[in-house]
Amino acid sequence: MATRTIAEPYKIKMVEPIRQIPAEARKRAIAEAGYNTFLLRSEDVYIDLLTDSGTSAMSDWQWAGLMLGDEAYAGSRNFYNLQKAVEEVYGFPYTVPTHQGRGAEHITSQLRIRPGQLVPMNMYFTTTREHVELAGGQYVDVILDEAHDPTSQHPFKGNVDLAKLDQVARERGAETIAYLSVATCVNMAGGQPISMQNLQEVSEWARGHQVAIIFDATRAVENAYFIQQREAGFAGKSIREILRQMMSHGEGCTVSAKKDNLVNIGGFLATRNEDFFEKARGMVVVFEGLHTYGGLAGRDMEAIARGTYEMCEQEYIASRVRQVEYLGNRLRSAGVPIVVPIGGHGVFLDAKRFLPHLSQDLFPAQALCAALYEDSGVRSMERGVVSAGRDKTTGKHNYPKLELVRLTVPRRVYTNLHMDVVAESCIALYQQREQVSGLKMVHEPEHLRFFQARFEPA
Ligand code: P61
Repeated sequence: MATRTIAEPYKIKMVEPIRQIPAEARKRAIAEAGYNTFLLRSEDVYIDLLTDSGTSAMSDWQWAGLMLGDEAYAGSRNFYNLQKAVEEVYGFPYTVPTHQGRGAEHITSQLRIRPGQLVPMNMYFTTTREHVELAGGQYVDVILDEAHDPTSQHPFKGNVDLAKLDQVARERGAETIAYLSVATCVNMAGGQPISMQNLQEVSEWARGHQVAIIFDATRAVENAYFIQQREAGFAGKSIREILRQMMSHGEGCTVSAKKDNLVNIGGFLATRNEDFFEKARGMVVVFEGLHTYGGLAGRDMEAIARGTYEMCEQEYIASRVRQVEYLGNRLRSAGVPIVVPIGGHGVFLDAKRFLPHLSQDLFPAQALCAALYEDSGVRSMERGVVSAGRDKTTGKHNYPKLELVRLTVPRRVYTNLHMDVVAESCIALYQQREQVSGLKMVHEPEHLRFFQARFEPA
């Protein structure tokens, strides 16, 4: 008998209408947005796969929690609920709430990096690297080579290459390392997980060299799910058990709660190091707000606390990752070049193979995002040379090996029919790919340029 269909573990009780504006209007809108999908108005977007950040649907239990917001300036009960959820789920006793992930990154970087120090990471993330550099630190890439190859089938492309860590320690000295920044389900690599075995080895390395591990645990639940599905010995373990075991290897973490934790806004820093915690809560009052709200309303903290339990439910996480796989498999079977294995939070089109006639100086991923929007009103995100920015010392473009378009799937928001519309648009575009032409950058902001850069047809 054929395997039975497994449906989403929820039903929909509120809807938000969406519409596809006419082709002419889409052409005008993307030109007015400088061919940058970040500059489109959301009302002009049909299916929004720009990001999974803050775009997920909350459950009725989370919405109910909003009504229980304790909006006291100090000591809100929702802060204590959040702290309890973080301790129970991640295992860190101390929590500092922040307005979102980059608030936690800012505090961590400022407190932990002395100018000239290194921060090895399993591939860069835009905001993380920006904060490392603003604190005078230098990012060093220590991810496996396979992560930079969109065709490699390695099941754990988020793994740290220990030989690269050894090389950093040998050439620069372990004492120059501020901390190891270890990301879970590495975003820029295509949502690729790190294995428990690798985490164990990295943690032994770190202990041996007296270096702390600070996780970017923004997508740790999606990572835990891949460990459960792919790594020997974890099939019978719950997501919570796996997550706790992963986090046991770190001194702390920064989290953008807008992803795994199923909320529209918020983040936190969590740690088991009391001294780091004391310093972080001394600093949060300067940049975010009092240490019991960190820039968030009480109701927001309640929604995060509840989302933190919900994100670990087996049926939920399986359904979420399965939907991403559904989209990826549709594209793969039509021959559209994507990053494999299919990641946790989105499907990444390989713009280098999609548009081989465009050199990286013509911003192929940016051009592909614009063309996809023109074709169907689907919004995606460039993750290539524009996102990689310029080298701070030479001033030259960084040319990443991966030149990608991210089709990011919000959690519990779209149905598989929406995924079909997206797939059909990508396939149609692939069939007439020679018609997609390159772009030139006509406005370039200094920091995180991809958000506000403007382009014109080259
Ligand atoms: C995203 F185009 N991610 O993926 P904040 N760490 C990690 C993230 O994925 C992350 C943050 C820290 C976003 C939003 C975004 O270049 C961009 O809550 C692994 O956004 O401050 C955010 O968390 C920062 C989009 C961020 C971007 C930076 O869509």
